Amino acid sequence: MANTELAIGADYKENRSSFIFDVNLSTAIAADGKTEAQAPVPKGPLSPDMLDKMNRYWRAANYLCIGQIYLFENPLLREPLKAEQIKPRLLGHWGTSPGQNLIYIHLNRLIKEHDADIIYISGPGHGGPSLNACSYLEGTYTEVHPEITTDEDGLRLMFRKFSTPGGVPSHCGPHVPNSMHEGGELGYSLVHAFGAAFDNPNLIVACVVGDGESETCPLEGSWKSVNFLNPVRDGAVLPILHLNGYKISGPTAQGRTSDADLKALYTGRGYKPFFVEGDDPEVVHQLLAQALDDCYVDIRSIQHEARVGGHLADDYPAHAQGMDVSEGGRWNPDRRNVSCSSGPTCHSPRKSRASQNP
Ligand SMILES: Cc1ncc(C[n+]2csc(CCOP(=O)(O)OP(=O)(O)O)c2C)c(N)n1
Ligand SMILES: [Mg+2]
Repeated sequence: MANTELAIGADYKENRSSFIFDVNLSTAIAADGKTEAQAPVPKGPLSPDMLDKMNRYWRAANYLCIGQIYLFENPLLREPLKAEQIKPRLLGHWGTSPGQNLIYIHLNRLIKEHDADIIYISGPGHGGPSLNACSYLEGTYTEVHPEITTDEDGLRLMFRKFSTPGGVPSHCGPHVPNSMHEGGELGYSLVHAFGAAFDNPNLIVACVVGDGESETCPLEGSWKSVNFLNPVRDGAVLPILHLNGYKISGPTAQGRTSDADLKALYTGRGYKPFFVEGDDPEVVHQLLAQALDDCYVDIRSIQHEARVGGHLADDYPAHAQGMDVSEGGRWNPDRRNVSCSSGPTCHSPRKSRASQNP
């Protein structure tokens, strides 16, 4: 994977232009009026048709997240937006949603292509819009909540119910079809993931861990659970570190750690790290699809070796039983305003501390 990543990431990185943060627009714009050079879309496992479909699905899920967080009325923006159609009190945050949607959609591809038995656990806080959106697009949300119909009225109700008294919470909860992890208090996603994998030999538990969440004590300790996973009788855990650099608006320690140090850290913990990052969706789709394919092959081959070859049968494996996919944009002190596909526009740390999460 490392070679593939370098090979297909190189052109793309060289061709990236720099961005500056426009305070008035509250977004990143190209620096010095330069337009972004068109980077070649890398080759990867996704056919053009599949890439297009997945990208559309991702954009639709992103829209549904924005609607849940911000919209009170006018759910399909069929008329020009008025101030009174925006929710007076916002809860949930956008920064975690695009990355989690991306991962969800890519895991669905893995499930379909390999007929794999995979469940998804969402750790980062206020990621509820993402789970609601993806299950709504699948149809499972409406199956469980028939009042949330697949039309404009259903969308309006879904948006209004989000994070409102008597509605649904801003994090994953029992209302989400097939959920087994209640969000809210950060720190327990990974231990729940390992718990689900023990004695469940065919299961792969994909667990998205926030880089802020990973600073909590329970999460920090949970990485050690890989030492108790037996490749013969247990399933596998695929932790996916959502390294968007921030915990809402506060900087994270790992967001300011070099790739080399992160690699050493997770290797030492018994994982085999893969890195996926970028700010061009088409490129990131290919990189992530490749990384997940590689993780899947690695997991199955470790299990095959242990189950058929007899290696590691009764040992607690101290090597790669889980994988880590670090995903998202990284804050870079030399290029302060980096927009990333999987998180918010990354702000300068000097401006970033004001609205730390309640
Ligand atoms: C134990 C705990 N502390 C603080 C919070 C408040 N909180 C909710 S979301 C969040 C930031 C989470 O950041 P991260 O895990 O990086 O997820 P991201 O949104 O960046 O994907 C915080 C601090 C919480 N929910 N639980
Ligand atoms: Mg984060």
